[in-house]
Amino acid sequence: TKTLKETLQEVIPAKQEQLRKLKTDHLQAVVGEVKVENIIGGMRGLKAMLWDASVLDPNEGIRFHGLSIPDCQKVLPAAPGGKEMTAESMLWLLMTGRVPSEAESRQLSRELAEKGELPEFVEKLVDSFPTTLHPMTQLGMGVAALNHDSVFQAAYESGMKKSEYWTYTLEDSLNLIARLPALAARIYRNVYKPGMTMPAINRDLDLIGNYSALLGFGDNHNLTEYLRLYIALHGDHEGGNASAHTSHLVGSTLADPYLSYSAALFALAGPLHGLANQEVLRWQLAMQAELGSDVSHEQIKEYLWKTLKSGQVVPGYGHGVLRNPDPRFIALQEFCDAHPELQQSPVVALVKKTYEVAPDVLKEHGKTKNPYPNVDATSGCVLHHYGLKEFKYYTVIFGVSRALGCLTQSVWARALGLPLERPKSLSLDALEKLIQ
Ligand code: NMX
Ligand code: MLT
Repeated sequence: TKTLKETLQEVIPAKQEQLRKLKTDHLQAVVGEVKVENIIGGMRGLKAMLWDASVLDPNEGIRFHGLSIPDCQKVLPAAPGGKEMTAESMLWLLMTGRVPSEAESRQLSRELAEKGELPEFVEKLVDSFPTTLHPMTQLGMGVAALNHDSVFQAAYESGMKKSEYWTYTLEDSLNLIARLPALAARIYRNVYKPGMTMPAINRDLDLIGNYSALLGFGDNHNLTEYLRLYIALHGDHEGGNASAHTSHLVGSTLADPYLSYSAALFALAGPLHGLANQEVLRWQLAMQAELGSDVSHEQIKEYLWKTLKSGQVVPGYGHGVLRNPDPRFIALQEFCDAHPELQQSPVVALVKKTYEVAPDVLKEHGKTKNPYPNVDATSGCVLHHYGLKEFKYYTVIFGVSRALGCLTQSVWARALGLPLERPKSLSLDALEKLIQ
């Protein structure tokens, strides 16, 4: 069985050659045009980044190296005793473009478990945060502090060759992914379960099996399985989303993976991006408090209009790129359908009922280009049902996941020698001059 690093050593030369050919034969080929709407419209639709691990189609949603979500659910190895694909399997696919064997996936689980302990100074740092500090802020700060042990930074200082950049980036990336469960669970314990004893990392468990155990939910098989699915699905969403783009930009300065990924986490912490899953639960629970748990479609419709008329967005609906229901939303809904206990949950039922009404209301409202749910519309209700009710924590789970895609890109950006990002900006006057 080959390690992840050995497999990357095998696949990198072909990609380097692919890029070399593009550089020598097609550097001036035109792939689109830049319109004023791109410049003043958040660069929506502008094809301006190289990102190999996944590509998003507006109607079909995400594909990871060409594999759809149902494809991944069929072929990516699960944890022993489980059915859902593991984070390690998804990480392997994202990094190498290959489906790992069970043995490869298990071996990666063990490697991560062996690297999973936090340095003592990071434990102390996290323990010193006020419990009123938002869990996402704590996560970002903890990840940034882990750069104390960056092997990339140390090797850069001692003058490593460019061809070695990716190997040190990989080592940092795996160390970071390995430590995220202990860091994220410590934040949960400190803020919500003070005094709770956390078990030691179990070397026979997968990354998310350990995360669930550290959070205190190790005995809840279905929640652990849900977390595995959730984390694999949220791992990557091509390169232009705000967290991935941030990580890529910061990494392009040769800041190490810890610094790049902590920056990404602060982008994820915005309510238009990852914080939406916290906002969805807040909004659905407020709806439930006002209307009771047995609500009609008509009552939900009125509540949606109330939200829209007060000038707020409906959290969990709309998307920068997608123009159909998010296949991640569908996959998580299917998880609910397959688990009878979730059919009994009032919050799960409310999310489903809201989905039956919201697209038509948003179409009538007429503003959003996509009236359908994104993944955040449903991700929190299942956590809530299984007892992980602290919704301010939900984006932290997204943050544990998105490391898979962002750090994959860090490794590839260094393997391909991608340059510093530095697009051209224009003032309003300069823009006007250009279009006259
Ligand atoms: N509810 C109400 N209005 C909306 C919604 C919504 N869910 N989505 C978009 N709009 C409005 C939007 O605010 C904009 O209004 P204005 O012209 O006054 O500025 C108008 O519709 C056009 O926006 P779009 O071009 O459709 O959307 P855009 O690409 O700018 O933004 C989101 C995408 C995701 C930021 C936006 O749909 C939104 O705010 N959704 C709610 C928050 C959310 O669920 N975010 C999670 C995204 C997924 N994730 O995990 O990151
Ligand atoms: C994501 O997963 O990053 C979100 O769906 C946002 C996006 O893709 O723009």
